[in-house]
Amino acid sequence: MSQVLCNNPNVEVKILGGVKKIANQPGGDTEIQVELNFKQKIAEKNLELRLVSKESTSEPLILIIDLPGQITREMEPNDGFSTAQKIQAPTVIEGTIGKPQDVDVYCLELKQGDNLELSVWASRLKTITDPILSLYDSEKNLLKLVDDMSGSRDPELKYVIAKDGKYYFSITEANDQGGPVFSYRVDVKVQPAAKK
Ligand SMILES: [Ca+2]
Ligand SMILES: [Ca+2]
Repeated sequence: MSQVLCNNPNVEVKILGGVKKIANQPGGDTEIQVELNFKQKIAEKNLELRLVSKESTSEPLILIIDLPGQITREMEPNDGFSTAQKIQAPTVIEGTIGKPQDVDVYCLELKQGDNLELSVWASRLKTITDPILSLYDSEKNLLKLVDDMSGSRDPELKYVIAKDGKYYFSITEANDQGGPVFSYRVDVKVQPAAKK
């Protein structure tokens, strides 16, 4: 009999139904549904869930708890500069490389001296997405491209904005793969220039 355990003792995890077999999914071949019951308010932002069976215990799955108003959901079509999805920082984007060779382009207004910070979460959330992050200026010139970081497939970048304007960034999949399980998150932060 398998059970799912949470690292916070105030969170009860109930498995709904049994282990379901799914065919032809690149992310795995079995699936379970769980229900979380919070016995009291918790302070953590991230929880860790582990599947425990008689034979073994799985690696932890990180479950991120978002606050209301924090999330921007990706909206297709967003495959190019002209259809880029407008976003406002700070936010966390929840997106999917929905099909092979999908490109997701986002656009935001920035001011000279702004410190832009982008952090993509995919591998860290145990998805199979291998994301590439590219940053472009208003004239669509590539400013920076990041694939892997040391020890992780999840790219991050920091950039100091040279002049006011629209900036674009895109998420693509390194192996041109895609599908419903190729999800990712992007943490978008902007620190304005320090006043002199
Ligand atoms: Ca997409
Ligand atoms: Ca897209």
